[in-house]
Amino acid sequence: MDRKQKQNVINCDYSHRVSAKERLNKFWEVFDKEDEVLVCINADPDSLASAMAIKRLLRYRVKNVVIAHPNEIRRMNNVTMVERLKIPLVRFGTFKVADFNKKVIVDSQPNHLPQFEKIDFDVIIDHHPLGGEWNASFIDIRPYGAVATMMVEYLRAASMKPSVALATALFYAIKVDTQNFEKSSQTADSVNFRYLFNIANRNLVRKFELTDLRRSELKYFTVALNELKYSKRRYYSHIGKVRSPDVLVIVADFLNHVGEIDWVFVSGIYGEKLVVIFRCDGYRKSAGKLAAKIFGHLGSAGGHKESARAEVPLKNLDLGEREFTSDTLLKLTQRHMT
Ligand SMILES: [Mn+2]
Repeated sequence: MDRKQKQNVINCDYSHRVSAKERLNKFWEVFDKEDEVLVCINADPDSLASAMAIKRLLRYRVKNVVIAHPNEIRRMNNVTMVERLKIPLVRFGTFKVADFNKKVIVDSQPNHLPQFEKIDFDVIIDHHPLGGEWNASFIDIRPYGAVATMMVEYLRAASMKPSVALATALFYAIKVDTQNFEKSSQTADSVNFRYLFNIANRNLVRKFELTDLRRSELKYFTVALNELKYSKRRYYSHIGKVRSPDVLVIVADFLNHVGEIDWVFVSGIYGEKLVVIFRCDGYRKSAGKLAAKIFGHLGSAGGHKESARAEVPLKNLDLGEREFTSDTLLKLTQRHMT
């Protein structure tokens, strides 16, 4: 037995047979009053909410809890969640792991990121398939729709009613990880989702869900509408240089709201590549096949029936001195359509 005294181990085979109260007590047993606790996450709604819950569970039980993430938080939904719920975070590289005597990983396992692999974790709580044989004092890995659901079980076992901010985070996390219960989930996910429903601020959740743009990106809509070409129930728009290809997707999805439109094609230049986003109604059409037909021989192209994407190095387009415009996009596309 090493210093961690394995008798605390709750392994995965048996963790689902343990009561929530028992699990909570085993989790608490890992910690002492003087502990400096580091909670490591690969930041997304589920891991953020779960880390907040761990912080709540350890309040008054340890000296300090810090939530740390190695990844940049880029998705605007997640940026908004962090800002509006004022989730305190530190980025890997700005602190010393050695300054913390207890380490927790939640919604991930040590093999998921190289930054996690080097850390000796005391607690692992996750819902992904078991990725290895972990040597932690406390392990709770169950195939729930979201770790947030597991954390609600811990909170309820501890008789801790979550604050509005924490409930909102957990509620959003379950929505995202179960894709609004369209993805596989367990009864526990729905039961605890229902429990959070009355506590969470659902207007705030709606704002997280809606937010996908920066103020600086709104100008691309002006360009997209100015450049818009219409022909045979199809929209074409070339936006030119963009800071991120994500905005092309947002513009294409927006144009796809228009009722009389069967196809939407939105393109832009990102770095040295032309990126084209395809949208259609998916009925007797395949955006993926069309994308491959038009751009497959020039770069990467493909997707689903209703949505597709092509990325082509500009040098492969053979434009010469000509500029790529909405008209170029229209001509390229129409050649392959009847
Ligand atoms: Mn998750």
